Order: sequence, then structure tokens, then C-alpha cells
Amino acid sequence: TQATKSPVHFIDLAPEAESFEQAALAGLKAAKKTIPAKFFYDAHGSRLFEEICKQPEYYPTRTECRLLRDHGKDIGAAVGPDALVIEFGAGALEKVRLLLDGLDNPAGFVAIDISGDHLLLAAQELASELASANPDLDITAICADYTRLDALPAPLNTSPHRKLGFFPGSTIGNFSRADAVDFLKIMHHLLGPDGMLLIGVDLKKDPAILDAAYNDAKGVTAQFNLNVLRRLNTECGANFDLDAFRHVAFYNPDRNQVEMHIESLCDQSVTVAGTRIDFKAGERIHTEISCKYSIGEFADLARSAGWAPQQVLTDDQSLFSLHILRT
Ligand code: AVI
Repeated sequence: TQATKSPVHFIDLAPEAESFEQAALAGLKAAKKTIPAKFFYDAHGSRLFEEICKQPEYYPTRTECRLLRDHGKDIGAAVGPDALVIEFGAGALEKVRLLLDGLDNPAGFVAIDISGDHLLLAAQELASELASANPDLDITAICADYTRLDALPAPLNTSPHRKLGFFPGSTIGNFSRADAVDFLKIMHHLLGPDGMLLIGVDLKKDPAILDAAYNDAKGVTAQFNLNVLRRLNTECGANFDLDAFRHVAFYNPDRNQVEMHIESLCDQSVTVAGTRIDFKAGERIHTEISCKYSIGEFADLARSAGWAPQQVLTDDQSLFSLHILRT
């Protein structure tokens, strides 16, 4: 007999997608040009990001996966039995498989993501993979903007189980420090009085390692960065010549962050949604920050959002950290 797929509950909170055109135009008209990093992730950009994660120079993904594998039982012991796992922003859901493996009888898994179609597919795939090992695990997919959620939808809001938030990948590094504190507060509120959070945080390190990680030899990160111009061309009637711009990424030691920019190779004018945007040779569009923290700095940041740090897991080269926090 064929194993039947465990059903995935789908809750669509119909998040209002921010207009790419409006946000990009506002950023491109500013004195210091910017485009928000969240617009990297259309279907093509998400595939490029998955490709980045496989590059030999990009250490965060494989280091974090190794930590989840090697310390699964430690995490399970810290969390205790019957936790309801809630992942904020769910990509391929590969990391949560490793987390669920180490937990003692997880009560369920909830994935929250703004891209509903992608989320549902990933959740269904997870459900069919877990069908034999963990057939009773309840899986819920919530289509929502997790940075703006003020309450979990029913019936999760009344669940008696301890809630374990999961925010891997050092995505928190892509928030400014002020926005990181705000989002840590939102998670603190959503996960409730007995809640816990397992969060991946990339560590400060030799800038040469960081520079390599964001300038991979195969040029995948460059394609990922420039993809936002391709999106403007196809979605907003822009006419960027992708060969007239280049990818720039470096560690800024004054701000403890990797920065990504797109640099114009010449004086040029581009039209975006009917508006002319002028570039000087060497002028840059700032597209991303990726903040790097010491273990102590991140623990302090978490404390300032109301969290109590419990435990930190790190690899033997101190490349990456997983913090276990309590509400
Ligand atoms: C998703 N985020 C944690 C990645 C990072 O490392 O900041 C995005 C990325 N940008 C360039 N490479 C990867």
C-alpha cells in the first residue's frame, strides 16, 4: 500500500505585497541610491540564492546544517518534549528537517512565508518525506508577512504546547540592528510566555573569509545581486544594461557588516517606469547589508528585545552560531 500524504493545513492571511516598482523608484531617486534586499527573492532570485548556498566559499549554510546535525540532541534537551516548531520565512525547509530529527516528539510544524505557492509546495514535500518517519506531525503553512504578524491565527494561538521559533540562515543579519530588535520583539510576543527561539547568527571573522563568501569564484552572488536589475527590466519597464553595471561586495569594518552594491561602470541614464535615473561612473546602488555579530553582541541584542539567552552552539572555527533563547 502507498503511504498517504499527511495533510498540510493552509492558512492564507493574504499579505499585502509591497509594490516593487514604488519601493525601487523611491530608492533610486534618493541621493544615495538603494533597493531593498527583500526584492532579490523572486523565483529566479530564490533559485540563485539556493545556488549560493552550495558554493564552496559560502560557509554559513553548511556550517549551520552541521551544527543542527551534530547538536540535534542538545537542542532537543534544551527545548524539551512536545514543542510546536514555528519557522519564520521558509525556503526549502531543509534545515527544519534536521531540527525535527533532534527534537523529542515535536507537536507540530508551522511554516510562515509571504510566498504562498512556494510555501505550500515545500510544506507538502516535507509532509510526504516525513510520512513514514513522523506520520502524526501536524504541518501548517501560513501565507503571511512574518515581520508584520501581530498574532498567530487560530487554532495555533491557543495551542497548549511550548512554541519553538526557528529563524535560521542568519537572515537576522539582513535587518538593520534597530529592525532586528523590533523583529526579535515580534517573535517574543508571538511565541508567548513559555516560548523559545533557535536563531542562526553569522559571526564576525577574518574579513578575507567574508569577502570570499560574498564574491564567489563562479559569480553566482554577482548574478543574484544583478538579478534585481533584470527584475526591474521585466516587471517595471526599465532598460538597465546589465553589462554596464557590476556586483560589489565587501566587509565594512566600521559597521561590522558585509555590504552589497551594484556599481555603474559609466555615466549613463536609465528609465524605470517612465522616470529617468542618472548614474555617474562608479556610482552605486546599495542593495544589502549582512550584519556580523560576536556571540556577546548578539546575546545583548536579544536581551534588549526581552529575550533570555540560554545556550549558544558554534563550530570549531567559530564561523557561525546558533543561539537558544527563552522568552
Ligand atoms: C539570506 N541572507 C542571510 C544571505 C546573507 O548571507 O546575508 C543573503 C546573501 N547575500 C549574498 N549572499 C547571500
